[in-house]
Amino acid sequence: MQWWLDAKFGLFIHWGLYSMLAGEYKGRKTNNIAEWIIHDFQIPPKEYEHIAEQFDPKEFDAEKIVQLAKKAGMGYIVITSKHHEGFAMYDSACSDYTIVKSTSFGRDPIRELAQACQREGIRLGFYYSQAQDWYDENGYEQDADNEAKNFRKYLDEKCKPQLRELLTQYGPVALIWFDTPLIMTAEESKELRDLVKELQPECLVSGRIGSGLGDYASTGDNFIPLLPTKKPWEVPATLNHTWGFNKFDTAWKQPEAIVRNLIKIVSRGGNYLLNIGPDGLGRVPEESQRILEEVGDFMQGNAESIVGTKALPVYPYDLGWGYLTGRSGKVYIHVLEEKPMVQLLNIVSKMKKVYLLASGEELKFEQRETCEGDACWNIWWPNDDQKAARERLGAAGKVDMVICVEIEGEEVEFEPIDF
Ligand code: H79
Repeated sequence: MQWWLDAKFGLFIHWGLYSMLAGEYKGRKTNNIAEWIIHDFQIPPKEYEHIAEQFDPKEFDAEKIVQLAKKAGMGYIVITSKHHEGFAMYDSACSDYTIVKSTSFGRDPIRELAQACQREGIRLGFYYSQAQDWYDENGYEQDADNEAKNFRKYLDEKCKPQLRELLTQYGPVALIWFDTPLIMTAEESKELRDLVKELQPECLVSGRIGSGLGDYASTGDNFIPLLPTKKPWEVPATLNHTWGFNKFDTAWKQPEAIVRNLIKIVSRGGNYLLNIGPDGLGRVPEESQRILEEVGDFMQGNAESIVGTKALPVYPYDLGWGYLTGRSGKVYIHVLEEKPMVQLLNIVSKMKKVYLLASGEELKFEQRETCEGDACWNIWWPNDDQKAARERLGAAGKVDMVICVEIEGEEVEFEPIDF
């Protein structure tokens, strides 16, 4: 899974019939995540299925989405192949409820995306809701009476056959993003894991397969861990509140906040899986495009401080003004605030060369002990003028000024704080 550990940043795509409703059904609006609208309003499946007849996302452009992800510096894409609503967004033979059979659109967007990803050299994984299925009478539903359901039948006749299709029809699959196992047993989750590995041994399995059987941990939606975790981890996150398109949700996180989250997550060793929710025509919301493009401006000059980095040992201080990332022989200091100069205490590694990552502009530095005897790095901006240095970095320095410090030895060394 080294590719996944290195990638650090991925694009999540939530897209389904709910995208066409856009958070509204029969004049009622939902404030909740829009892909939950059936559950929220308890829309009967036989009524909801008619929405498919109007679903014609002509504007879906797989190539454009892949380009957007690539320009943002993302290394992988995960798209909903079947969300809790039960509708297959791909050409599935084992269900009649699919984008190919139930709509006039007739195209297989998952195939288009898989082909675009292969052309552009970006990995593709599939979200698959393995336990909840609100269309299949034997699929589970949160907060419903699930006891009477024949979950075995659903597993054998829908879930596993569909996973088999996804893992045999679209070339190499990077990962299956399972979600909400609910009351699935460990044995049932293990069956799904075994099926994935049998069909594609390299395909990863997300933490939400259940019973700790994932190859990595998925944190709570939009939750960033504070401390190192045992397993590799990923934060699935939204750009506003919703995952599926909701026309009422305009609470967009700004690019600055996204870049900060990315650095925070990567400095702690995690991955950031950031969502877009295309609308009912297949269009990526303009705000989402703008935000990702600006994140791309940061990544354009600074990807080296994100992609392929490893979590450093825990630095003993909360810096407040920034974060540290690193790789063998290099420490990247992410400076997010205005600072006359940059100082790091209790850092022992010997400094060799210091420069602004995006431009290569060298910075004056000094390694010394403080009056208290703490090992210390001092770094100064050219002419003591951070603002001018930031301007020279252009778009790459707007949020974060990344300083690269080349060190002696491979691993950075911090000293404990003993007062
Ligand atoms: O796919 C996205 C979500 O739809 C899915 N996971 C991410 C990646 C997800 N499944 N369950 N949940 C998120 C949490 C469910 C929260 C709920 Fe609710 C609280 C469901 C019912 C009460 C929020 C409020 C949604 C409906 C009402």
